[in-house]
Amino acid sequence: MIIDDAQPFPFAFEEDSCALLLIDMQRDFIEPGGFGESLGNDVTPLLEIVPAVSTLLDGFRYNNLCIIHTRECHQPDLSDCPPSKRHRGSPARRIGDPGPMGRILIDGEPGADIIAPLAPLPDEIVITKPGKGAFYNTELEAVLQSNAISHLIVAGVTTEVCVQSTMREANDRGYDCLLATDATASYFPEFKKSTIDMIRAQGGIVGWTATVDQIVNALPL
Ligand code: TIU
Repeated sequence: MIIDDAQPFPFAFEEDSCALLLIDMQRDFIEPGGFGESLGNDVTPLLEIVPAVSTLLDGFRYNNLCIIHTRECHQPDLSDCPPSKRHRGSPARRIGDPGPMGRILIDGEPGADIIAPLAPLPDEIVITKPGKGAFYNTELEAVLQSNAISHLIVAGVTTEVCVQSTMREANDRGYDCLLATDATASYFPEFKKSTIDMIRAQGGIVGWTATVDQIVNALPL
């Protein structure tokens, strides 16, 4: 398979060694009334990508390819949330505090769930991650190795935070990564644009970019 129109140059991959990595498409980040909006963020750009993420997910499901979802959340006792993370953001709403959808970013609370339209199917992998990068303190690398994955198509939120961190971690570990530009979003559109630009600058210093249509058109079915 090859995505000819990928930037900065064509992205070649084998279907058996390519996984879709969907980052943190969770209610608390995306839905009106969630944690993200309660901090004063406009969730509209995140809501707008849901159809494109669905199309990408459907393409991988239809071709029976490896699909991995991540969720950013913490244990109820916050033992996996360092003060350097908990003390960021608004003092009025910290990770673990009561929020509009249960305790904020706590595993098992409604806000930590992946949004209903993108709910993982039983055979799909779900990685629960305490950091911004999906490799930090998770089983992701072992999962990729056991599935012989070498190439990642990445999508999700937010572009400059968890998506970019994960792509940099993956690149350092030897994975070839492509970001789906219309299936990722930020609360700050200018940050999304800059992140896309910096990922594919310098000959693809972090990876490649392509649109969902370009990716899906490269899949066999
Ligand atoms: N998933 C993810 O990006 N977590 C964040 O906290 N992002 C923000 O942009 N705040």
